Amino acid sequence: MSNNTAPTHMPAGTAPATERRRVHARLRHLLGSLVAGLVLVGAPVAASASYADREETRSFIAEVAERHAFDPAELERALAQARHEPAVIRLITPPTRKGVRSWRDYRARFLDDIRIDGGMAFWYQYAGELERAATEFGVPAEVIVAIIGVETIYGRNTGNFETLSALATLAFDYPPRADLFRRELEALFLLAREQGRDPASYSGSFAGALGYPQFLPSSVRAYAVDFDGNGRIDFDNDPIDAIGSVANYLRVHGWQPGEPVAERARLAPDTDGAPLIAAGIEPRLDPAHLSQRGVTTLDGRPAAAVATLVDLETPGEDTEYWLGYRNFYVITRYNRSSFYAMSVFELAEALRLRRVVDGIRAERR
Ligand SMILES: [Ca+2]
Repeated sequence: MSNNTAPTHMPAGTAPATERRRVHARLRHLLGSLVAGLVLVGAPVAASASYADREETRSFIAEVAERHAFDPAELERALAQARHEPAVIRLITPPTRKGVRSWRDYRARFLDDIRIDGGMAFWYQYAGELERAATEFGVPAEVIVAIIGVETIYGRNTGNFETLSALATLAFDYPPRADLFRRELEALFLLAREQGRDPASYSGSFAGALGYPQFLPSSVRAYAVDFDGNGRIDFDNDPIDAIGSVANYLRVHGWQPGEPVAERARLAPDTDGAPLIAAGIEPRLDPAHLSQRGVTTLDGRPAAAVATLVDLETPGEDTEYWLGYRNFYVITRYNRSSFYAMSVFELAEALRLRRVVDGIRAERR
C-alpha cells in the first residue's frame, strides 16, 4: 500500500494456508481475549475489551442502523466481539522518520521466482477462467494474474487479522483514517448481511482487505462478481471469483482493451522532468507536448498516447522514467502507488513472455 492515499487493499505478509489461518486467527482471538482480561485494570480506553461500550461506537451503531435498517442490538452484539488490535495501529502508522524509497528494493519484493513460477502455475491451472475473464472484461490474463500475485502470492498470503477487529480498531482508534475505516466497517456489516455470514467470520489484512484479491468490504460489494456461478462470492477459497472480480474492477475503472500500459521514457539532456511529474498520476500530457519538453520513448518516438511521466527512484542510481498510459493509471486505482502499478506491469510482462516461450517450446516438441 502507498502511504499517501486510501488503499483499496494491500499486499499481505507471509501466511499459511486458509484453514491453518482460520485456526490461528481463532487461537489468537482466544489469547487476545485472555490477555485483554488480564490487563484490563488500568488499561487505556483504547484497549477496552469491547467496542460496543464506547461513546463514539454507540453513535456509529445508531447511524448505521438508521441508514440500513439494522437492528441496533445486532450491531452491538457484533461489535462486542471486536477487540482492539495494537498490531493494526502499528502497521498502519507511517514511520516517523520518512524512509528512503527505493524502486530497486520494492521491485525485488514482487519480481521474484516465487511470484513468477507461482504465476505460471496459477495461469495454467485457471487458463480457461482467465481467458473467459479477458474476453468478458477486456483485461489481459497476465494482468489479472499479476495483481493476484502481487497482492497475495496467488492466495497464499491473504492475512491473519480478524477483519471485524481490524476495522473496528482503525475506525475508532486511528483518527487519521477514521472516516475511511468507519465506511469500511459499515460495508462489512452490509456485506455480512448480504452473504448471510457473521461479521466476525471474516479474516484478512490488517487494513481489512479480504481474500485472494485483497478487496476492502466496500470494493467487494461494488465490484466483486460470482465468476464461477455458484451463487455466492467467496474470496477466501475461490480464486475464480477473484479472477472475475479483479478484471471487473479494472474494467469499471476504465481499462482500455488492447491499449498499452506503460513504456520506458527517455529524457533529453537538461530536461526538467519535475513539472511534468508534478502534473500527477492521471495521464494528461499529450505526446507532442512531451516531445517538446524533451520526453520521448527510448527510441525517440513521441509517446503512444496521452501519458503521465513516472519517476522510479533508487538512491544512488539513475532514476527510471516511464510513460504511464491510461491503463497504468487504472492499475493505480487498485493501489495508489506508481511503484505498485509498475510492479504489476512488470510481473505481467514477465509472465506473458514466459508463456510465449512455453508456447514455442511446446510447438517444437
Ligand atoms: Ca462464486
